[in-house]
Amino acid sequence: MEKKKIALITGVTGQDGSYLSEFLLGKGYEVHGVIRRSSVDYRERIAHLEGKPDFHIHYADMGDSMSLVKLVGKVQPTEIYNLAAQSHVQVSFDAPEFTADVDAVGVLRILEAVRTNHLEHHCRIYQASTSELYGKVEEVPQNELTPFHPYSPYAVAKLYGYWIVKEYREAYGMYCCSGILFNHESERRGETFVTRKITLAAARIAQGKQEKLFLGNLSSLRDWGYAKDYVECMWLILQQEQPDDFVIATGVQHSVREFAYLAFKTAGMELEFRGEGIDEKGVCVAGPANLVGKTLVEVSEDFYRPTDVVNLLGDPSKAKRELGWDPQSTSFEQLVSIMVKHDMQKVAADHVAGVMRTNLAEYLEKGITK
Ligand code: NAP
Ligand code: F7E
Repeated sequence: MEKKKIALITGVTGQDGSYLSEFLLGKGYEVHGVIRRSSVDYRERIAHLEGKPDFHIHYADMGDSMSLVKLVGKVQPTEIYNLAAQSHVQVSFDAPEFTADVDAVGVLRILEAVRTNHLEHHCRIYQASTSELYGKVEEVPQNELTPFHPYSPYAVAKLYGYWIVKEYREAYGMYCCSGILFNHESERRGETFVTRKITLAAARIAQGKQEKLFLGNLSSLRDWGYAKDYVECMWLILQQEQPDDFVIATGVQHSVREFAYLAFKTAGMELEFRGEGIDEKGVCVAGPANLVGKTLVEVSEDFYRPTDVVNLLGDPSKAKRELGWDPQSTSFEQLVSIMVKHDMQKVAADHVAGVMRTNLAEYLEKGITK
């Protein structure tokens, strides 16, 4: 009988970690996830997996070598997916040292934890690399041979991660690879990334819970895919005969403005963008009578970055050819629709829960407990 595969996932509570856990459990893996201590126990994305016999969680931290060495020794993984990171580009300008520690040195800690436990020839390692490495792009579209030009503290940290993985592959013959993933989004995306910020705002504005959405650079271009599709690639990358790095992208590009237009349209409001730069506004030209004529989107300098990456478009030919992966299994239109529909329901449910809480508070105040 084939030995059970054991996966260790850092960043299991994140968007990708939660989808990857589901995917690997579905493939019959024993899945171990790393969580870190937090004053609020925020494990929403994996709550539905806790209690499953093959799903286990452990405390460790990417900044704590000892915790990682002990955990790798205890779990004896056959595959490690290193997804943990301070993943917000704008935040990396505010917390550059923390970002470097977790996103750069953290990768080294994982590689060394594997070597310390003498697992370097038994355990395969996936490193969550990023299209942000191309940064101030030197060519469009970007493929595995495009020169890197990182353009934020986040990207510089991730560049170290990329090179240290390559170095350990060559120096020690380890099976370790980088997936250079372009932006991938979902209904589980963190609420401060631009796509989720837009879909949540569109849902709130449609339901009278928010007046306006403030955004930064509307002209920024991204290659947005669906996170649920992308986690399959992480796994495929580790199933190849030889370790290698892959670009994972859809090969289709849209602006933040286009994303906002489609999200608002899906939520029942048609926007017309007028003006330029900081003065650009998204005005509602069709939709609910109380919103028509109102400015629903404005630009705020608060969301501009000191240096911004503005032209990302991936060339997924290699992944298509060698991994047999379909880069467009979920289209841009489908992605926006999935996210908006989810957030329309979430906002409505949050409202009901809010009303119920208010009612309960009122009842308790009046001494009514039933
Ligand atoms: P995410 O939702 O922000 O999740 C990041 C995860 O890392 C969370 O589980 C977080 O834990 C964990 N983490 C952060 N600092 C840690 C520390 N010091 N020790 C242990 N865990 C820590 O990110 P994601 O979108 O799923 O992305 C997954 C990975 O892919 C990241 O490395 C990201 O940089 C990279 N990436 C993402 C994209 C994308 O478009 N999503 C594209 C390319 C690359 P908490 O829940 O406790 O905060
Ligand atoms: O920004 C612009 C912003 O924060 C996308 C991470 O997962 O993908 C993600 O990084 C673009 C940028 O993602 C707002 O200036 C305009 O040009 O959604 P984002 P990101 O920076 O591309 C890469 C591949 C990763 O590796 C990262 O981990 O949108 N933008 N207005 C805005 N961005 C935000 N967040 N908020 C705005 O209001």
